[in-house]
Amino acid sequence: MTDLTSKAMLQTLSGKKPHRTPVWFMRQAGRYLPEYREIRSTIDSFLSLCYTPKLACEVTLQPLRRFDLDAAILFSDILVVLDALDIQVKFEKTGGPVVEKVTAETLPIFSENRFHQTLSPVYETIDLIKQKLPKHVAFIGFSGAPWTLACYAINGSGNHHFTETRVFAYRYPQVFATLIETLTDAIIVYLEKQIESGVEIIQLFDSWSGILPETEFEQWVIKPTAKIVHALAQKYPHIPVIGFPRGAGYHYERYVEQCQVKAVGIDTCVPLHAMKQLQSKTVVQGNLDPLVLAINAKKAVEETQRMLHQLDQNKMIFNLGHGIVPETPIEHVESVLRTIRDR
Ligand code: 1CP
Repeated sequence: MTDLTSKAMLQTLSGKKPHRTPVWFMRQAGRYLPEYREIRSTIDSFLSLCYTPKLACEVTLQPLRRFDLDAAILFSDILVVLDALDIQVKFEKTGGPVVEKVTAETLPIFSENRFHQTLSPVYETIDLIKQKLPKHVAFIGFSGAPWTLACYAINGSGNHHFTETRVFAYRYPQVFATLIETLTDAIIVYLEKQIESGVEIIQLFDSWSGILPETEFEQWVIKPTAKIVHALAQKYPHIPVIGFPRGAGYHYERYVEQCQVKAVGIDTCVPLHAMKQLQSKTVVQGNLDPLVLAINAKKAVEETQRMLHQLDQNKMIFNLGHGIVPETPIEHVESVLRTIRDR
């Protein structure tokens, strides 16, 4: 059984008063760390890094050696799910992914054995990490949510309007529903395996949920997410799910109510009074602007203080509103952490 007494993340997520405000950073392993860049330079492709357990484990642990964080997040990428469904994924040297486009004629077919075979290094990585984590650090596994994975599958890559995906969903609603269903089924078994391999918390990244109108948000974000959360809760009621419907705006409240997530990731554009309102329903995670962290440490500290003062610290996981950017100076991260710890 998980040791609740020492892990602030799990205390907060189970509705208890944490012994301190839990904090971790999205993309806490990555290019802003010189030790990450060093390992990255030894390996040809980003996907190989994700699929090499010893290196993926090492990279996961790097930020924990520098910073007193409350969680580790598995080093991987949301797009490995597409790769495991035989949709080709490549990462260009610039960092951006290029995905083979799926059409109505080439929808992926979910073969569970093949899927797990591709992802077996990820499960092995989890096993390695869990043996090395400090006692007070909670372990987060993750997946992209169906809508965001469908965005990349239909659009390939490129602009972030994902117009092709939205057009496809309007033009071929049945076909698109089949794609979402396939992704949902794959994500459920993927997360089950992550849990069986040792993660203690799941985060669902729905990075592109903010581009949908009400009806489509309900159909492509809320329904499949609720299905995933429900399926996991049936089998693993002790594993909390954090949903991150980035950019959801006015949809946040309904997302929380209908998806039954234990916490919700809040993006940078949500004001603190709205976060506070959401705290009456669930734990909130967020939402310092990654750009202020990169550019202006003094202002980042002031914004951190504002969050600490205005939000209920028993229902809050400190994080950014999106991933750390590569330009972020390490001292800025240290300043923000000190502000949280000194409180
Ligand atoms: O050059 C490099 O080293 C590659 C940069 C990189 C890294 C470090 C990519 C490419 N992915 C990752 C790791 C990653 N991605 C993690 C690791 C754990 C952590 O430390 O947080 C996680 C959780 C992700 C999740 C992810 N990948 C998301 C969801 C979160 C978000 O940022 O919205 C998305 C959308 C991706 C796709 C992706 N992978 C990589 C990039 C640059 C992108 C974004 C592409 C785009 O903007 O469309």
